[in-house]
Amino acid sequence: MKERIENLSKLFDQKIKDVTDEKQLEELRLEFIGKKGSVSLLMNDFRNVSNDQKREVGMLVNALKQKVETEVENLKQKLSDQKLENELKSQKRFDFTMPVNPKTGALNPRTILQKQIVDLFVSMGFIIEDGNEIETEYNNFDSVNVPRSHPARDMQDTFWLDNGEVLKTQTTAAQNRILRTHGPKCRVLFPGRCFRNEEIDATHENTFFQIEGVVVDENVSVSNLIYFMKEMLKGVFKKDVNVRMRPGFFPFTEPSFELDATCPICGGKGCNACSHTGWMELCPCGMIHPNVLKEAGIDPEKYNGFAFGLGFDRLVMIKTGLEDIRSLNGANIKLLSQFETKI
Ligand code: FA5
Repeated sequence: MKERIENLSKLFDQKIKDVTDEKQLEELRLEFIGKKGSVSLLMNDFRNVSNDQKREVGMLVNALKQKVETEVENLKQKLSDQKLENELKSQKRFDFTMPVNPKTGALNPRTILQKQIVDLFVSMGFIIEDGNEIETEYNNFDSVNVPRSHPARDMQDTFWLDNGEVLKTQTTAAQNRILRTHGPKCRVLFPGRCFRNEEIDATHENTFFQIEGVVVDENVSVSNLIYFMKEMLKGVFKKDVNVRMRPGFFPFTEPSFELDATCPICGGKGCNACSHTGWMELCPCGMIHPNVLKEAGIDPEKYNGFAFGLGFDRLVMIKTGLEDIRSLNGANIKLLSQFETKI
């Protein structure tokens, strides 16, 4: 029995040397330690071994079985490493200098138009600022003269956080900080994402964008406001656009206006886009309320100014012809990418 074990061990040593692939290795494994393999068959004859030799022979059989298992496992790993290495060697090298396909995504039309508007206002001497998305109740409401009782503070419109702060409902939330930072002679534009707890439909989102602007100086007038608005619209629509001012109401401006523009699609003749009125409501605005200036440390006796809060998604929709505001927050690249060259 001991001799058989030794011979099998030698035979295994010989045979494993000739194995060159995983298939041969599996065949060798089955030949020795498979259910009907030669090492397993040794166990059948174990009962014929004399009692005094059983322990020693048993240990030798186990040692052989373990040796076969370990060597098969080691070679298996070695063969698989070799295979991988050969595959890698046969593959072409990755060339990091090759140009990538640039059409993997597209700029959102909002991004493109915002850049155009920002460039335009920069050319008119404006500084561009950013606002926070989480704001204090003071910045969002109190500092801009929104009374405690104003319905906009209700849960329906505002996302209140547990700590009493809010998701900014309007870019106006940054006004106080901006006026404090830039002082009484300033022109600042501050685009930003706003949030309102509203029912969503084709023209209302709970997450939307506004572009707000303020100009403060001595002797600022409504004519100045109209001039800047017309310049902006000319830049966006690449042609002169007439505007009209209707009375509006905002706690932070006095007087307040709703600025309408001649429908840029039909030129004022009346079409579906402007509900056949020839006008489109575009931009709430007004002269900054003295209380807002005072709260920002600016003397309203000496300085005045105007502010506007453009509903930016609406403007993008007019410019692109997109009929559903929700598509601007979506990820339909096919839909959104078509505007890259058209805006
Ligand atoms: C305001 O938010 C004022 N802060 C604007 C302002 C600034 C007035 C400075 C005067 C001076 P209003 O709530 O009307 O105003 O919103 C302004 C614009 O944001 C709207 O005309 C509309 O185009 C857009 N807007 C408001 N709510 C939504 C919404 N849920 N989805 C999409 N756009 C919205």
